[in-house]
Amino acid sequence: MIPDKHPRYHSLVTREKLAQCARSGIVSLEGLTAHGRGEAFDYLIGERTTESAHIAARIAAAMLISARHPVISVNGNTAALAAQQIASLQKASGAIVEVNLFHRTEKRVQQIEELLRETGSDVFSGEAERLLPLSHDRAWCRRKGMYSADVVLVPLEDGDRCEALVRMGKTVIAIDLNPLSRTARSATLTIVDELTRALPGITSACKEISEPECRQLTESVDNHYLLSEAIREITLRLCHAMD
Ligand code: PTJ
Repeated sequence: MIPDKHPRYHSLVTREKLAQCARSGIVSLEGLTAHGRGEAFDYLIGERTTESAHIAARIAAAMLISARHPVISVNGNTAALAAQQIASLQKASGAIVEVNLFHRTEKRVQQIEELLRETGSDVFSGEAERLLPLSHDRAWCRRKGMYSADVVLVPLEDGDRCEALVRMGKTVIAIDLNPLSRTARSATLTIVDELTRALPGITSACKEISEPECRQLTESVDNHYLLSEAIREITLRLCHAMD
């Protein structure tokens, strides 16, 4: 039982949720360590949405709503932390929701698809094939889903698949708290923010953005600048902490 007055209440409840989902098999054990790395970077950015992340979320919304065939890729951590927020983003953006796993078993795919359906997503399932140019199991996806996508949103991604998707000519939007990761650097656009803060930001922007703003945002993507801003914001925070 976590006392609700605990200063780290939210963080402890989140850890508890992930631990439960690891016990049931939705989250991989490796996913728990990935979360720990994310928490460390969230500390560094001050556990808030920075100005550069806010801009990136608006650009992400513009990319999704102007896409021909947008896909939201969901793994175990994303489903455990943000299943309802994925459903809301799907409604606002019209994107396909498809499960893609690093530690892939048929059982985990089905469990995650079930959780997503229960929380309101319309999940794109059916027969997966080994279609992405990768040696690990993230290569498995659906021909009419991720394989045909022009824009793919990849929360908590690993660098290999991000690079492979970019090489295939896709626009890749990453959500990653680590601005130094290979994923963050190779994506077309990276939102350096915590998943459960970033997703509602993209969803609201999908509902607000006008057509002219959408065109202007998609023409002005500068991932290098946004990552440098995220690093600058972390550095400023560290400098203030030393004062
Ligand atoms: O469910 P599976 O089998 O597909 O496995 C998923 C994991 C997360 C284990 C897999 O994708 C993985 O190994 O990811 P990485 O390579 O550890 O990368 C995860 C990245 O996400 C790291 O850079 C973390 O800093 C970041 N991260 C972790 N938690 C969050 C996060 N970014 C945003 N929000 C979070 N909550």
